[in-house]
Parts: sequence; structure tokens; C-alpha cells
Amino acid sequence: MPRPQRKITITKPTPFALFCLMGMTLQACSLAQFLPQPQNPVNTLRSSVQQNRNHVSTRYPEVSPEQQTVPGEWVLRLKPGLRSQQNAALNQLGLQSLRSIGPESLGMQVVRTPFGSAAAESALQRLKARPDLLWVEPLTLERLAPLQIEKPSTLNPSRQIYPSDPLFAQQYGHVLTQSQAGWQIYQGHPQHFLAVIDSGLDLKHPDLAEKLLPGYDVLDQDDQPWDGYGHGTHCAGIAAALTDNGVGIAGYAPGIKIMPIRVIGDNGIGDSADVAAGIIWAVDHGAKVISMSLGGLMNPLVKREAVQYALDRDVLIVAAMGNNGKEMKAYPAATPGVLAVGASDAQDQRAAFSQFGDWMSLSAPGVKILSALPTYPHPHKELNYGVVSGTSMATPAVAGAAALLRSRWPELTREQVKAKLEAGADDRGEPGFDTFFGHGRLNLAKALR
Ligand SMILES: [Ca+2]
Ligand SMILES: [Ca+2]
Repeated sequence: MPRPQRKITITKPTPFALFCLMGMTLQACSLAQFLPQPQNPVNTLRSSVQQNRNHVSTRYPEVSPEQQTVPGEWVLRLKPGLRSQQNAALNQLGLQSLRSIGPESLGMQVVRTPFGSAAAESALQRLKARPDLLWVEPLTLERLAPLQIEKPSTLNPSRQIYPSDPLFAQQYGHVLTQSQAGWQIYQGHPQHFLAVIDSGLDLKHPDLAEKLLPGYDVLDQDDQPWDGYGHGTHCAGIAAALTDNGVGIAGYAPGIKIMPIRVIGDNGIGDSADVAAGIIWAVDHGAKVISMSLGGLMNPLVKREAVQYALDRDVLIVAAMGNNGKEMKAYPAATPGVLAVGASDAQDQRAAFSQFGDWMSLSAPGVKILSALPTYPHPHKELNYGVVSGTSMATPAVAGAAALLRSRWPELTREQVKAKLEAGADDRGEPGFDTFFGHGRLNLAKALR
């Protein structure tokens, strides 16, 4: 099978975008969008500028729904050694080195076997005979489900004084989790941040832009992790949208910054090597909490190594239980030491789609969750804000809370932070721990006390 080529298409800037670029600064455009229009707080954001991004970016433009691995591509880990010598040895076997995963000292990389099944098999056999090989495995795909997005209501702008975000009244989750009481206790230190590993985010979204630290785009290998799919923007908004800024929604961690890391392409498809690279990049750039609304039923070695890399450095990974409704492990959620989050709804019932099991730590609101979406076209229809369901939406609520706890008590270990969140949860379902709710549904105020 031929290697999938990256698809490049140029999209024309909209007239509004050209207007912004010609005469006004981006700041002025944004200010125009901030003007209060209580009749329709959603549409005021439409037509923002998508700067620096005029192509569709994915490693895998054409894969079938059943496909689990990338044909001809493998991930391996070598014992420590001189990389140039190691790559020369791989080349001699007919293996092409495609990219490193994490620092070269880790010895993990993606390679391609030679064309033709006999040549590929021979190269793999000779690779496995090398004494410096720790492991080799097929490169597996990672997928995000298509987003089922509903429009937010435009009829009921919030009337409360704090926070001033006009869509706050539609964020039922914050009522259940006592977020306002929590924010009276603590809002986070601006030097602390949450890493969000996902499809990137809208770097100019008026409810996110001022919250962003420099991030990383693992696919394009640059510092512009624009979201071409919508999932990452939604998740980041839940965790830490600008709060009390008179625009859109409130996030769980008002005073915490976001480090966006893009590992999933514009079609919702990525691979385990890029996910692993994203985790390692976050750890190496100082993340103490990572939000991962990502996961799959497979647990490839490369992902295990990256998760262990984070756990060994006291980094808390908050990950989604998965959405198939069964008692079935998804990874990294089911990896011991990871904080696994399931979804509950506005009535504090378990979401029927939420996977469950005794590795679950907490549940959080994940049904019909309102959050940010890209202000520019993406594969899903709604712009700016939308309502989506999934354990993906529950995860950033807990990740935002975890980032607040780590900011408030920097001396606590990841295990202590996890235990504090669990102890502060509101018990639901059967008394005490149960496999549908974990230790209970997130309560921000109780966890911060
Ligand atoms: Ca806001
Ligand atoms: Ca319970």
C-alpha cells in the first residue's frame, strides 16, 4: 500500500478576515467581538481570523474505518547508543527512520519497512535479532469520534453578576460541581498551567487566546497547534476558558494557563507515536497536569512508555474512560496511576455511553456540555460554541480542577492530588466507591478546601 500523502489545500480568506488583515489590528477585531450583545452572545464571535493556517493537516488522509495500524510503519525502542550509528545500522537492514519520539536519548522512533512483504519480513527478522533492540511493534492509529454538536441556546443569557460570561447559565456542570464556591477559595496562579493533548485548539479564540502558553504541533513539528477538528478547542474551553471576561463560557480553572499540544489530525485521526511524543513534550516542558480526552482499547508499548515517563516525573495524567458504554478498559485511562474520568449528566446519573470499571477515579458532567469551538470552518458544522457529549468532556473538568489543586498545593504529589479530588467528590450511585461513578462526581469547592 502506498504511503498516504499529506493533503494540502489552500482555503481563501473570508472577506471579514481580509478586512481585519488590511486595516485593523487583530486586537481591534477582537474588541469588536467583545461588545456585549445579550440577544445573541454566540453569533458575535463568528468570522474570526484563522491566521497562519491555510492547509489541511493530517498524516492519514485515507484510512478505512476498520484499519488499526499504519501499513509498513513500526515503532521501536533501542538501548542507549550513538544515534547516528544506530540509524546507519537500521538503514543497512532496509529500515527508513521517519521520526524520533521524544528526546533521542530515549531511543524511540518510527521506522518504515522496505516495500514488499518478503523484504519487510526479512528486515523485521533481522531487526529483532539485534541485541540493542528493546522492542518493536506496529504503529497503531488513534481516533477521535465525530463530534455530535448541538447549538447553544441564544435565548437565556446569564443574569448573575459573577462570572460575567453570558453563556454561564447553560453550563449546568458548574452548579453541580460548586465551581463558583470553589473559585471563591482559589482560582489558580498564572504561572501554572494545564497541558491539553488533543487536536490542537483555535489559537485566536476570544475565550482562549489570552490563556495560552506556547504549545507544540507534533504533526507539523511547529509551535502553531491550530485545531482543524474542533475537539481540542472544546476540551480546552471546558478546562480553562477565560472566565468572567464577558464572553462565552467559564472554565474550571480561571487563573490557570493552557499549553496546547496537537497530536490528532484535521480528520480526527492520529497515531500512538504522536500521542506518545505529545506526552513526552508536555513533561519535558514543565507540565504537572495533562488532560487527555483521548484513548483506545489498545495499549501499545510506545504509549505505555510515554505514560510511564510522565508518572515517573510526578506528572498527573487525567484521561477519559471512553464512550462505548461497557466495562472495558481504554488507555491511558486504565493505566495504574492515571486519573480515569467517566461521564455523568445534569441529573447526576451515569451517562449510558460512559465506560465503567474499578479503575475509574471520578465522574464529572459529560452530557450536553457547552464549550468553545473553532471560530473558523472545521469538519463539524457549528462555530464558536457548541454542546457536545462524551467522557472527553468530563475529563477536562477534572483536569482543570487537578491543575487548581496542584497550583494551590505545589508540594503535593500527583497521587496526593488524585486522592484529594477523590475525597472531595460527591458520592453518587451505590454508597462509597462504585464502578459507575468511581469515588463520586467532582466537587471543586470541596476538593479545594
Ligand atoms: Ca469566558
Ligand atoms: Ca458511590
